[in-house]
Parts: sequence; C-alpha cells; structure tokens
Amino acid sequence: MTKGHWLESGSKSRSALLVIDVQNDFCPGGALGVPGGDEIIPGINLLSGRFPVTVFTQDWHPQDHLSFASNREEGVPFEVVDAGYGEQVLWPDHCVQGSHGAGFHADLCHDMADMVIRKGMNPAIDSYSAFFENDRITPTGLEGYLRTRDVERVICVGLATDFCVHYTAVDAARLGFQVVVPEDYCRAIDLDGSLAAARGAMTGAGVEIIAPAD
Ligand code: VGL
Ligand code: ZN
Repeated sequence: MTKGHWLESGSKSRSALLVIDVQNDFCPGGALGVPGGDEIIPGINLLSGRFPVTVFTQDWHPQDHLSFASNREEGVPFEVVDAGYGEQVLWPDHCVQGSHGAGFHADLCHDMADMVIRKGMNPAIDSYSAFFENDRITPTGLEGYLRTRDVERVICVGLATDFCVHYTAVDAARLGFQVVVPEDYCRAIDLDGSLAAARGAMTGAGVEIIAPAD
C-alpha cells in the first residue's frame, strides 16, 4: 500500500474527521484546560470542510460522575484510583451536562457536523473513547454510524491527545479502521508521561501518528 500525504485528495474519500472534545473546559481557562488547546481550532475549522463525513464529540458528564475527585471522600484531582474496570484518573469537575464548560468552544465551527456524539453520561463509567466506554465493551454507536456511512479511514483530532484522542484512535484501529492522528491538530494534558505512553499505545495499535511540523 502506498501512503500519500494524509490530507491528499483521493485519500479523503471514505474518510471521516473525528473532532474530539473541543469544549470550553478543555481549553485554557476551563476546568481541565489543556495547554494550547484553543490553538488547534482554526486548523480544525479549515480541515472539517474537506471531509465527506465529520463527527464531533462532547464529553458530557452528570454532576455525580465517578471521575470527579469531588465525588470521593478525600479524592484529589489527578490521583489514580481503581474503578473496578481498571485504573481511573480523578479529574476536576468538567464538562457537566448543559454547562458552559461542556459547550463547544465559541470559535469552533460545528454547524457542518454530520453527527455530534456525547459520551461519559453513565455516572459509574468514564468514557475517553468515542467508540466505547472505559469498560471497553459498552458501545456508543459511533462504529455503526461510520460503517453505515461507508467510512474506512478516520482522522482523529482534538483534545486531549493522551486521553480521549488516544483511546478513540486505538479503538478505531482495533475495529479495523485505518487511523491517522495528526498531532498539529491535537494538544495533550501530559500527566506523568501519559503523552509518551499514548504515542506508544497508538503506534502499537497501528495508528499512523503525524508528528507536529514545528
Ligand atoms: C478527557 C480527561 C477527562 C479528554 C475527558 O477529552 O481527553 N480527559 N475527560
Ligand atoms: Zn471527562
């Protein structure tokens, strides 16, 4: 198989752009602001007009969500606990359903989105991936949507590289989609080496990571 530039015309047919969690709470000033999170927005706006299928995701938690440190006795943000289905990072309260923080960043153009998919609504399970909750078996329905739209390749962009983009990309690869993650269109939280670990996991799953141009 020959690999062209990931954005070359021709390679875009049957491709979907997945715009992950470009929400106020993940941008600077938000509850879980990712450094430089807003810098990727102009580029994503330009990209989204160039794909036949675009899907935007929103992290969308109830206030009593298990990932919020505030919901645990002595819970400390960014601490890791055992959630039964595996390790769970405790986060500051973020992306509470209907809140300003859960809204798309005002500069993000999402009017042309074919689909907006929300995740993380189950108070007892976190959901980094746009395909499955963190138990890795409860589906969101995105796979079926992409298959019925005849998509075979997904481009994952957004926030954060090392959590929701990472899990989405690995699940997409696991499901048999070709997957590209162009890092210029992503930003990371980078908690205790999580970015390096995410890159390793994505590469191991067969995801094509496009290094930042810098
Ligand atoms: C995310 C932490 C918690 C993300 C979501 O979108 O990467 N990170 N919830
Ligand atoms: Zn979340």
